[in-house]
Amino acid sequence: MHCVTCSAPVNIAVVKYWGKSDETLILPVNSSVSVTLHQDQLQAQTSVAVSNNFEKDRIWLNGQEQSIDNARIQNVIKEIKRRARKQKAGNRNDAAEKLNWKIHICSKNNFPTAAGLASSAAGYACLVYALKCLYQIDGDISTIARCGSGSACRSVYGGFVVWDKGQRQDGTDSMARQIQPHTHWPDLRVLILVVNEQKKHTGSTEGMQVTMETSELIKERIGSIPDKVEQISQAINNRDFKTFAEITMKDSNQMHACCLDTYPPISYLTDVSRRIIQLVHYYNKKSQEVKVAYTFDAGPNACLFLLKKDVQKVLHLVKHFFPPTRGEKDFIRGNTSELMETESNDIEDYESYFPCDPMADSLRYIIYTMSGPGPQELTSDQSLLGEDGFPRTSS
Ligand code: 2P0
Repeated sequence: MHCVTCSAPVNIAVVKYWGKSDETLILPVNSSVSVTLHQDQLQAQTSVAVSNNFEKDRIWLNGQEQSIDNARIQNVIKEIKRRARKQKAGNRNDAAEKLNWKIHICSKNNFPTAAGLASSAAGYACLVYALKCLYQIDGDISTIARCGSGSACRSVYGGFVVWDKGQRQDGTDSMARQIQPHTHWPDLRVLILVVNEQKKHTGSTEGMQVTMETSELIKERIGSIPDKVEQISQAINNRDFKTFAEITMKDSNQMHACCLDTYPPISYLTDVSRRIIQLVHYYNKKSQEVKVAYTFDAGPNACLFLLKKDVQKVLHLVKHFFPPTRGEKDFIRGNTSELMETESNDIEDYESYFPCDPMADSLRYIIYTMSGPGPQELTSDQSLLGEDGFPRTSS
């Protein structure tokens, strides 16, 4: 049996991907830009094993066996094997005998699915990276990850990433590239405000499909993207927080405006999300400086970008206006040890920051994180599959 175990990160788009021109190849109607988050806080882990003794291909996700006859998983496996065979033909691959063996895949996330964070991006990036290591494939794998889930192609790289929509109909140039590593902007921080909500949302695959069919506004959006991608890339290169923050907020607002312009309308934002948006704008105005940016995906959770020096104050404000009713224990998660190092600027006049009543119990918790590196290969003792090629009991 040959087994490889890898980990891969979550990414948050600051210029969003919303709409496809090809549903099977997963080709986007616009390019997008993202920040890869640190795996210490949010990470998918996947073990892939091949053996001459396995009877059939099998997959386990978060402890449950799933059907492997899923078109996207099949596309990813097919594409990886095609690439491996091509490289074998060039005598560059000694792992080719494994290509005919059956495969076992076991994957899990280190964060609760309830957090409502896009787990498919990290999951597919991790699967593709693990298969790349197993079959010893060279070259870019973002086009293969894209066939699993569009946003997954951006999780193949760490730091700051652009997914170029590409021009070719076969999708071979619709790929991700790193514009800067995570070390480029060391004081950039991220707070994920996980909203307390049970409601099931329209999935993003379906949501973007209906938007493309019915929204007028989406055409306007698509036309405006190339300039935005250029401007935010420059802002990232220059560590220009103001421009980065403004484009991020405006792009999130525009994506959600297109969702509302969809018929029937799709609203991912809730009253709590809108209150977070207001708080950020009040705070920036009071500071006479853009200090915080928000962005929202296909759900109500807010992702805030800010600089390390402002984290304590923003956390005070968030906790004041969105207080946990079950006490502070575990309310703030992630890189909490860093909070001890920073100043705790006390606030006395909350009302002057935001003239609103607090909304108790509206946030489930907050994750404190930052940008981080791309997928990694882990050691064999971290394998989710046992010696027999089946999930370890804890996996
Ligand atoms: C993004 N989202 O750029 C946007 C913003 C959600 C809102 O990419 O159909 O799970 O698998 O390609 O990648 C989520 O969509 O959709 C997404 P598919 P995906 O991050």
